[in-house]
This record gives sequence, structure tokens and C-alpha cells, in this order.
Amino acid sequence: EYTGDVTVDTTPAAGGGYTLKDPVRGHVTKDADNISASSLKASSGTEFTSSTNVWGDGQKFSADRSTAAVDAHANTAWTYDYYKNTFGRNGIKNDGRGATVFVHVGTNWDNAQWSDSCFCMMTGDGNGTTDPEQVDLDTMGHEMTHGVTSATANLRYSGESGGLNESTSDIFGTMVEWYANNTFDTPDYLFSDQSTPPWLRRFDKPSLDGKSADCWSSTVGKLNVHNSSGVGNHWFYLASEGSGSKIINGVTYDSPTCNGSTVTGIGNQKVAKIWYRALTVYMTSTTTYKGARTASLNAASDLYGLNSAEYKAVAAAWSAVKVN
Ligand code: ASN
Ligand code: ZN
Repeated sequence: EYTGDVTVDTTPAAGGGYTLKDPVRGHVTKDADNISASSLKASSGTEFTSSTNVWGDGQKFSADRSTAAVDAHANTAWTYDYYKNTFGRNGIKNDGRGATVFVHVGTNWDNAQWSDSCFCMMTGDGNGTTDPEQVDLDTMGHEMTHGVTSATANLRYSGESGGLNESTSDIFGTMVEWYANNTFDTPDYLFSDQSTPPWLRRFDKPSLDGKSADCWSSTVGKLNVHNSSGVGNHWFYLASEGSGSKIINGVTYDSPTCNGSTVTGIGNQKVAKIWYRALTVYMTSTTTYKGARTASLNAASDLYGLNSAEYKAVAAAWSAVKVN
């Protein structure tokens, strides 16, 4: 959304001035020169340089091509730091390697994606009309989490495992927003939210987008992976914040359970910690929602104990989305 001042780590450029290479985390942010996502290679595009080390102009549809770049560069750093400081994870593959981050991918490409083969983040400029959200914190956290998932559980991108893959990206994408706690991008349970509505997805009642599932059913795996993810996202919300109505950072949420129960939340940091352990220790490429329940209960037991309030909340939240 290109709002607010951000601080970035840069490197002196060979020819003088500075370039958007993060000396701490290793990522380099480049202009894709409008090459399409399918044609991009890590070596494509052009590095940004600045003689002043002050980047961009904060305008939404900026003529300055470094405006999107500085947000992408900063938000990649937030994502890296979230994983490092929360889980001790050293980059997407846990090997310290920094990604290549592209801005201005394609023409009016209203999307973003992670590519394992390129080890690249790719972000478009939006559709040219609505607020571009491709370099926002939760979107970049979401996409880079696809890299983390493929390096760990490697959840297959179809059926229920595909929904779990997408939900994992929504969960950690949102958690990066909570971690960064930027005043111009207030932490929330909305995904791909802009400075003004609409949001793309939400956690408290995923079906409010008209497509996503609130509750597990035997056919949920037939939905698009961005909608079968609703079951996992709803579980995450209920385990974190509990059921019912609540105002958080000025947004009203109302999360109904699917079984008439009342769930008490344990806070999103604990739930994210449980989910990370479930993803990296217990889930596999074919894990289903039922398997995710088992994986997260194993993780909760490891972290907090079998008789803990945390274990009970995880179990209650899964039952509340009809995963038993
Ligand atoms: N933005 C989409 C996503 O991460 C693109 C994709 O790879 N499916 O879900
Ligand atoms: Zn995704």
C-alpha cells in the first residue's frame, strides 16, 4: 500500500551509491522490468541504486519504481526476522540464504508468488485501479511461507493438504504483521487487507468472502486451496482468540463455532508456535485436516504438556471446526 516510513538495510553499490541488498539477511530486491512471472529467472531484471540511500516517494501508483521496492525489501526483512527471532529459523530453507525479491513483475499482474526453483519472491503492481497490496507485509509473509512449507512438510498443493498449505501461509503471513506491529499496517485477522477495505480473506468467519469454508466437511478438499484453507484459518482464530464477538485493534470479529461450543483462546503467539512445530516436525506432504489435528496436538503436548490449557484449547478449536 506504500504508506508510512520504513527503514531498510542496504549495501554500497559497486559503482557508487547504494543498492537494495540486505547485508544481514542476504536478500536482494530488483526491478523485474515487467517480465512475467513465468519467464523470470533470479538473474533477470535490474538492481536498484540510489546515491542518497533514501528510496521511493510513498505514493500508491508511484512513477518512482523504487517505491514498491523499498516496501518489498523491508517486508522481506520482517519475514526473515519473524522466523529467525520466533523459531530460530535461519531463512526460508534454514540455511541462511536470502531470496531474490522482484517488484514490477508482469503488467497489471494483480498477484504475488514464491518460486522454489528461482528462490525468488515475485510481486506485481496490482490491477492498476485498486490499492496495490502485493508488497504488503501479510502478502509477502504468505508467499515466503510457501517456501518454508516446501522446505518442511511439503504439503501437496491440492485437496486437504493444499488447503493446509494455503492456511499455513495465511497464518504466518498474518503473524509477520503481528510481529512487525507497524502503525500504518495494524495487526489483524484479515488477510491481504489494505489501508481501506476490502480484505481478500478473513480468519474469524472465512465464509464471509463468499467462497471459503468455515467448517470441515467430507467435500472440503474439492474446493480451491485458497478456500479449503478456511477450516485451518478458522481453527487458528478460535484457538487464538476464542469464539464469539470481539473488537481487536479497532476491527470487529465474530467467530461462530460449527458445533455450538464455546472456545477460549490462548493467544496467537502460542498457536503459531504450536503450528510451526506441527508443520516442521509432524506434517507430511499428504497430511489431511484430521492429520493436522493430530500433528498440532502432538506439538502442543511437546511444548506445553498433555494436561495443559494450550493442549485443550487446540483440541477444542479443532472440534469447533468439525475436525475430530
Ligand atoms: N498468490 C497465490 C498464492 O500464493 C499465488 C500462487 O502461487 N498460488 O496462493
Ligand atoms: Zn498462497
